[in-house]
Amino acid sequence: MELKHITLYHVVTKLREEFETSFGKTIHRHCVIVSIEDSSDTVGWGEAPVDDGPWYSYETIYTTLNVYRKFIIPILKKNRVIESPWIFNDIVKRVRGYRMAKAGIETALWDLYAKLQNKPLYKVIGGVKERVSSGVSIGIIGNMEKLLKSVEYYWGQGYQRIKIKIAPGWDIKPIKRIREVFKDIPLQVDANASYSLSNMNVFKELDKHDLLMIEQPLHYEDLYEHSILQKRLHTPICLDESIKSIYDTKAAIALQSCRVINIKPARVGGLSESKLVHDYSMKNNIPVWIGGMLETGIGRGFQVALATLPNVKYPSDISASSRYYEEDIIEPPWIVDSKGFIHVPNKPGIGVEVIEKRLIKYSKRIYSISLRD
Ligand code: OSB
Ligand code: MG
Repeated sequence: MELKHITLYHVVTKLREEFETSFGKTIHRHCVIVSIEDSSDTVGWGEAPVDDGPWYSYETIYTTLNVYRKFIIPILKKNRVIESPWIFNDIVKRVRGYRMAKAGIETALWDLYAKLQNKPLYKVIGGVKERVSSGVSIGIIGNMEKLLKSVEYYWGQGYQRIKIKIAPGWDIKPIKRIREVFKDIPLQVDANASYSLSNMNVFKELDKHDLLMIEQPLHYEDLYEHSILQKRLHTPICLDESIKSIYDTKAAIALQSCRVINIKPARVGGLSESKLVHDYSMKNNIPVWIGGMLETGIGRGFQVALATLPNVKYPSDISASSRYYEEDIIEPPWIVDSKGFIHVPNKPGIGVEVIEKRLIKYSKRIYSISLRD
């Protein structure tokens, strides 16, 4: 690929409903959309789902735009002829961290690369499924009746499992109540790193409710304490925040810190690293699923492609466009069928068309940068 031009869009979309987690409430979702054009005028699209504050991750809109313009794009300019996206991380390895920023550009390169081969992205990365299992992630809803209504609604829509966010003070009560009404639906919780080992009584209680998994109960950088907790629970621990790379994956598996891994392409630095985490987990009998960051329809395309990999054994946090947004920036919107499946498009790249008029409408600022000078 001979890269010609890159455009960065700071996009702000409004969620249909506020989404609350242990780290805060979101109603306006920020991200950086990246488009990269090559010498044949083919365009690839990518997404860095960074927020406007360092809540889930230390990376924000501001760090991402700066690190792009000051460090990553200058390196890309020197390497504008690039064989494949597999080597992107190697090209930018002098820049440490900033995995979400890197993922924004790397995913755009993947979309472009697949389009140039006229192949759907999932086939290029070794996907083996034509449809993927969809789950829904429900934020903290402090009102029990509203929470039940929400679970009932999404379960009725066909989603194959329900995940609710928990935080100290909002954990056992909602789970007990959901289990009274929905005795055996696939149910899991996500703590977003809000507990410590001193909360063992909460974990012991959660352990009685036949949960599929408990996601990221302890500190976002921890592996060791999760290994202690996992030994004391029947319920599998799933790591999200703690797995930022293949190196964390190897350590987590060796320490038995978890029995399941949530792979978010942006968190680990893109599809190449996601594939490394996926393959290593598969070799070690650790099933995975694909997590989300309330992405636009562009980011969702990469989640869908990854979810077609063989070791994705649980429903992923890949919901319909309409679960998040009134209007997505792509067409057709991502749709979940009544059995909870998303059908993988067979068109080249991520398989959806970006509607540039909408993208521009939601953009707070746009940087258009030639890679040729
Ligand atoms: O921890 O999985 C998480 C959303 C934003 C940040 C972190 C998380 C989430 C979700 C929603 O749970 C997943 C989605 O549907 O995109
Ligand atoms: Mg999570």
